[in-house]
Amino acid sequence: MNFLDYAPAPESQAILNLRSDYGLFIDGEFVAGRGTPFQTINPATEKQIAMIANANAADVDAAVAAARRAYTGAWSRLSGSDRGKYLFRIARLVQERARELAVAESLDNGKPIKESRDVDVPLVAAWFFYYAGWADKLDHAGLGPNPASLGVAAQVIPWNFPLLMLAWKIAPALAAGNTVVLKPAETTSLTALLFAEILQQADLPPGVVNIITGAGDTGQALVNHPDVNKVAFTGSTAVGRAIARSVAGTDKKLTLELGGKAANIVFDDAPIDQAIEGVVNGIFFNQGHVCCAGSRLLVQESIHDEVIDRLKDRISTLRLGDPLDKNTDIGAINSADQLRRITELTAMGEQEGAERWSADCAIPENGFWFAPTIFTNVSTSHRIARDEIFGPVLSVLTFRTPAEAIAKANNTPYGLSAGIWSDKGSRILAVADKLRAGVIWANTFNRFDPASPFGGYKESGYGREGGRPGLAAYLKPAPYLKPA
Ligand code: TAP
Repeated sequence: MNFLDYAPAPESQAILNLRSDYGLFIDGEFVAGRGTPFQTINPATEKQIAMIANANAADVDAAVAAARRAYTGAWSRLSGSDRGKYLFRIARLVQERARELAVAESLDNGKPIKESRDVDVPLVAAWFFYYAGWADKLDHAGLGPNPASLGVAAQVIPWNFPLLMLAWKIAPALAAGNTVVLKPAETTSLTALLFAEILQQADLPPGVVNIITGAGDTGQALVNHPDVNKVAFTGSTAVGRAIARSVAGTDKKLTLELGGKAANIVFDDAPIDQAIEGVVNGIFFNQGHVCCAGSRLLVQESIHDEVIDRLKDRISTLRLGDPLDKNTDIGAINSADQLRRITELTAMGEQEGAERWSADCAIPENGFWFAPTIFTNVSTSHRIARDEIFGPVLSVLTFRTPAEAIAKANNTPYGLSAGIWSDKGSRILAVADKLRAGVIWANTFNRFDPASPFGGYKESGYGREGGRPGLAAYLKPAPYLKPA
């Protein structure tokens, strides 16, 4: 059933009441941007959803100034327990508006409603609940007594988990006593603006969180702003590098969560039914638009043929189509640009000699779509084994021994995540110990919890989000002596 086709509940006339135009959220109010507004479209239909304000450098100044006033005014002096109350209130409002947020997220991003409803939005609430609990316990953040907040945090997030990435950034920043200016991705600003309405409902003091929308130049103006104390970025390694260069030589604290090319390693003693589900979930969840996606399957040679046959059978049952249909497994690709990138990289895979198999599914006429695809006969030198495709494309490599699996898994410039499937706990621990990846799942994949730190090695970035380390990223170690 299509979520938008539901008969409206008696108490609410519609699940989603969107405006036709959205302003910037600065100092607790929606205001017009000074740049040229842009449209946000539904990637499943290519139709406009709303017009979004565009923040220029003067708007970025205004947002940072509002965040600074809020920081020095009320927020940095508020007790931890009072900050926590605001976070609890935000979490509860997210729960109250969960259905609406899920529909908006699927409309704007293209992800299946069952994912936005059952994964994204519940995790957003969980992140705020979790960090609400920390707000009055900063002495236990591992930095000594009375660690100090940093000041104004500039946060730039990508389009793959718009609301969830916002929660990963805003919840720890506020719990630690900072104020925020956040820029969502150009193609997925909608739910950040609905979230701004939630901040108004929660009576969060004006300026504590500011949401400025725009393209990459808005993000650049924000992270380069001299009155910003902390930069937190999630997105591509190329932009992460540019940000690291621009922050170098300043006293801004920086965390980067960048790309990945995770190995999902299946040993011949793996619980095979679960492994097949885990491999499918690992790469096709959210159309593969996941930085920690299990995009490289490393399968032990002796079970290669069986695993590939079973994978193809399972993938053939996945339903691609309307993201707002509760039965949809594979939604729309987020943008024409991303579809082009996936198409180019997969064409390269064929040119380099890998064998391509795509599910035989009907592709809707309008919108951006890519059928779930597997490449076999892939070697470590192929582009499809090296580059982050960020789409529903699995590259399959084989190995004979655990040592070979480890060597191939680590043969990547990235180091964000990995999966291990085996019946032997001792093997899982021994292999995990040698994998250079920030997050390693055993006999599962793509499991997230606010208490669990997340982040990468090598070109996947630095710093951790989630858990206590995620809080420390927004604090100065004690003792902090105020400059005279
Ligand atoms: P990015 O360009 O890195 O975009 C991420 C965020 O940074 C967006 O809000 C973007 O704004 C903003 N931005 C762009 N240029 C900036 C700059 N110079 N300074 C500050 N902020 C800037 O990612 P993308 O173009 O959306 O995707 C490209 C590739 O990156 C994907 O194919 C994928 O491989 C990878 N990617 C990785 C992740 C994760 S979670 N690791 C997430 C997204 C993408 P606009 O969106 O308005 O340009």
